[in-house]
Amino acid sequence: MNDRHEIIVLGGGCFWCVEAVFKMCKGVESVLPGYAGGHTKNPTYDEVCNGNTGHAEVVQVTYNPMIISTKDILTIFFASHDPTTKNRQGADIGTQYRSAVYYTSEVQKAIVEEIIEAINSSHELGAPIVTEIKPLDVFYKAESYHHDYFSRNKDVPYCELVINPKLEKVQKEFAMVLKKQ
Ligand code: MHO
Repeated sequence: MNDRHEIIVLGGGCFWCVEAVFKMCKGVESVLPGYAGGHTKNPTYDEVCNGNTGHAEVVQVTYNPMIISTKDILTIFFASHDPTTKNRQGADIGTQYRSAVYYTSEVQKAIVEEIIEAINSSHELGAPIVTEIKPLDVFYKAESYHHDYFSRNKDVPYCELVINPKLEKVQKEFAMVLKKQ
């Protein structure tokens, strides 16, 4: 039972950020940056950046639900990006930066809908969630130079100014489900 794993694909803007967030979580077996939700095969980073492929920057998260629940994964996801801005995360603007959940089971779909309903009815974000919710079609892995970007480039300004504050927020709010540093 302990080797059970599930996959969910999440888009929360630049995939360097989302990858770094989920790499910190207990029970997460792998996090791969890539592209999903578009209409072209084997897209490259440049093609996705041009905004014509329809793909979003995403990460494929493989996790053990006996260690970290789908609800925890999604709660961390919604807390670590802004799901209320359409096609935008901060200064990153374009459809490739849209907030998206590509689920792989009906159970995941029900959980994401429940969480969105709870956040929306609490009005805690000040605006409704605009996250795209769809079944996963195909996930395309990103080029290798995008993998582990944060841990390899901690002193790059984007990592210091954009990614670090997100990681600090997650460390503060979700310490219980994070790996020991
Ligand atoms: N604005 C950032 C986003 C990087 S990301 C992988 C940059 O262009 O460096 O989309």
